[in-house]
Amino acid sequence: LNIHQQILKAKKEGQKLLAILLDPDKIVWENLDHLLQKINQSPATHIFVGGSIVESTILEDLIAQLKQNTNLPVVIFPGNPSQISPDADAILFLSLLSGRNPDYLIEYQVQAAPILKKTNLEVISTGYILIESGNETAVARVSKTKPLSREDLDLALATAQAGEMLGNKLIYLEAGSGAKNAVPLEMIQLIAQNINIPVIVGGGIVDLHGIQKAYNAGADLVVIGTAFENDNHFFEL
Ligand code: 1GP
Repeated sequence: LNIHQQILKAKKEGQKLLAILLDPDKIVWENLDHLLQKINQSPATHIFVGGSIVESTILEDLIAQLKQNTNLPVVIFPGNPSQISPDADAILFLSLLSGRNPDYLIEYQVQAAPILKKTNLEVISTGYILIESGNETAVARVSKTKPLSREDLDLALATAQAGEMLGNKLIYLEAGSGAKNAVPLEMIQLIAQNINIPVIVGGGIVDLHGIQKAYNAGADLVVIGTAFENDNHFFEL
């Protein structure tokens, strides 16, 4: 099974998935062994790699280390088309559906397509929906787009449904890295109940309780970045 098929299988069987997000720019390379050990001891099922601004050489170095030292699938979560490395297993081919910046809706995908064609990466088309978080996050700043209101559940649902109708294989509900407020649980619930494709939720989830609440609301895969970055013992609590 490829990674998309594994996610579908987990959803069908009610098994919840967990991704650790590593931003290559924030890796303390002297502590890499410790980090890799903690990843291997964690309940993570996937490693996402990417960030708003990353140099491709650091990305490649990190992916090489992860492939050598863990057994988890490594999925690129790109901020822009320079963040492609053939050594990962898959890439989330994101389209920022909440925004109206054509670069993030289609231009970067056009630039990335010929590069991806030269790799064996599994390309997973993903509708990426940024939700207002109470603070300005890097995604909003770098993409120059306005997140969807936390209150407008109907708009968030219509956006997710449009993504599904466009053929996206996953929907990613994103509050943004370091978000003050995570994606509202009612929003996760409404969307998870009204689309058929798997739902990824991330941004601003800072404790294990928050992960569980997102799962209970219907998230199929939860992404943890900052909390694990700040405390590699996060999953041991
Ligand atoms: C960001 O959803 C991810 O793209 C993770 O966010 O860093 O807040 O965990 P955090």
